[in-house]
Amino acid sequence: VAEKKPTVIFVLGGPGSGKGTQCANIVQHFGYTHLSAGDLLRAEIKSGSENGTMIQNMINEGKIVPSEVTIKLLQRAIAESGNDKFLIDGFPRNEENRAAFEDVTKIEPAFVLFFHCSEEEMERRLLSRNQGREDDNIETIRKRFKVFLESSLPVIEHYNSREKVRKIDAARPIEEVFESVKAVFTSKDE
Ligand code: UP5
Ligand code: MG
Repeated sequence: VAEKKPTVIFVLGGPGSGKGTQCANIVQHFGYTHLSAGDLLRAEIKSGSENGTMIQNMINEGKIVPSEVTIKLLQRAIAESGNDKFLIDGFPRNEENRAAFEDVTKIEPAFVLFFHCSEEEMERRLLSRNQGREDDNIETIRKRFKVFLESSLPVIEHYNSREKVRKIDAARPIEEVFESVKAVFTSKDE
């Protein structure tokens, strides 16, 4: 008997758009498990895995880690969670990530939350985050913005053409953004 596929929502948006912040709120209200691909990769560095140095170098350059590494971490986290609904935050970041995830897992997202925010505002947020992220320096931030525009926006376009994107104005205060997020999750279409 085939196992029932989990429900997956991709949470996308530029660096500092508020993906992690809003996912924490969604978890509180709607019972999803939050899987931040970036957090999983950073944990992999800390664990001293053989890929750690490669991952660290890529993150410090704002580059996208090879799909197979990220997908393995996501699959393991899904299997270990005991839940059947997930917010996948910050993945897929390019068309290759997207196609590989679909191929390997056969999972398609129920929808895609897209947090839209100006670069000026995202830069302000990242430079004042102060949580010791090595990629929160102006040089790496600019590289992250470039990769987002060139590689990640096409993924959002892909899902937009399939009417799966729920676009949120993320430049507002956290509580206001969450009101819009809640409206998406409680809409009768979802
Ligand atoms: N903040 C949040 N919302 C706010 C609001 N509405 N108003 C004012 N302030 C707000 O928020 C960032 C900061 O802004 C915080 O201080 C917050 O309090 C404040 P956060 O919720 O952390 O934003 P988020 O979008 O999660 O920003 P993050 O920096 O995590 O986004 P990135 O996409 O850059 O980072 P991620 O961890 O996803 O990826 C990091 C790197 O890992 C990538 O560059 C890449 O090298 C690598 N990676 C891969 O290679 N593959 C992957 O699949 C994933 C990551
Ligand atoms: Mg984040």
